Amino acid sequence: MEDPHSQNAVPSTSATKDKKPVAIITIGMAGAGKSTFVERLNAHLHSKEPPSPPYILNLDPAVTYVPYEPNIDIRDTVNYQEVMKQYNLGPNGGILTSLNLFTTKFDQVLNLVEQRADSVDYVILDTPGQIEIFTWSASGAIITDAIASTLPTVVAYVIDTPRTTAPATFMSNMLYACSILYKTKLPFILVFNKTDVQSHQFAVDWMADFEEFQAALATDKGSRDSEGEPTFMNSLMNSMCLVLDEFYKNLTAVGVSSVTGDGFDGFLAAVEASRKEYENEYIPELKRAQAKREKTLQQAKDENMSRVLKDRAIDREKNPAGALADRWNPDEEDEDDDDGDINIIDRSEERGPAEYIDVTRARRRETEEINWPRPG
Ligand SMILES: Nc1nc2c(ncn2[C@@H]2O[C@H](COP(=O)(O)OP(=O)(O)O)[C@@H](O)[C@H]2O)c(=O)[nH]1
Ligand SMILES: [Mg+2]
Repeated sequence: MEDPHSQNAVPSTSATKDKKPVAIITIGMAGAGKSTFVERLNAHLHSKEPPSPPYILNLDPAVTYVPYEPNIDIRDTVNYQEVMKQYNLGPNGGILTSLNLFTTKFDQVLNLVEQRADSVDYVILDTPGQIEIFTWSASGAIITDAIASTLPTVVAYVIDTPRTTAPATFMSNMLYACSILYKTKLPFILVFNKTDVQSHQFAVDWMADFEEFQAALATDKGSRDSEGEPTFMNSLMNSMCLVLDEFYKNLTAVGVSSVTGDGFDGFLAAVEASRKEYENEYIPELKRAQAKREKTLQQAKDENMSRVLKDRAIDREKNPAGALADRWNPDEEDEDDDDGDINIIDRSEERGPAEYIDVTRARRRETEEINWPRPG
């Protein structure tokens, strides 16, 4: 585990130029400080010598104010209010649908990011306020996988430190982090934010030694019932922390304050270490999975193809005249290709009136049964 107070020297920008940029996906509960963290990281990178301005993506369609200037802003592509109206949705459905619409164009985003790959060291993603919209949606998974198969990628799990001092809250937050780690399999940094208000030392101690956590649990006033017996929750957490012990070994924890800028060198050092982890562990795993998928896909294709050919042979035998008439007519092609009307904007290249996805158009095709992917 990373020493939380270490201010390891971060490799200078020029030294990292020959490498691909690292993508940092910020994930965390609403109000944990993701956007403020991105703002401070942006400022920190600008103030480096030489400055290393990152490429920033804002994926929160519902935010009214972002404290930094994103290069790509989902709000330029999708009008969240309009989506809510057009699809008759509440706020969460609106955010999810907006993210889905944006994801359909993520190949354009990747192109823009790849164009900048030589000139930036960091690509930063700010995700929607509500954590589950990104972590438990198909779009979130698609975006994460797309980025992670293009660039070295690390998850920065931002934690509201002052709000996690109670053992039960701490544990549920860690369990959530654990679920994301196992879902994405990406290098993972626990970012204890708001250390200007509350030091994250307690968390470091609990993670380093589960007996410390159990001791904190025993003295926690909510952990005993009216008869002074440990509650069910207490016993559960007592055993859970043994399980989590294994998980803690797989991650790095750093403390930062997005308000004062404290701890950001430590964070960048952890990111640099994650790049190696990505190359040594994630990439081989990705290649293995791809090879396996391709093999099963090829098998399925071969099987289907042989079935089709067999069917066709039987058909032709039964009805030779029909087989002759059955020819492809290029004039009958349906030319309804309406893919070109949504465009992702790189703000650093082009400014002007935002182009929105024309949701009325998507709406008209509702009868054709568009099914947005569901988490699962
Ligand atoms: N004291 C303190 N407040 C912070 C820090 N980071 C964020 N905040 C505050 O936490 C609140 C939520 O921050 P925001 O970035 O919008 O959270 P998000 O929903 O995760 O994007 C805001 O009021 C921020 O000013 C920090 O490091 N220290
Ligand atoms: Mg935010």
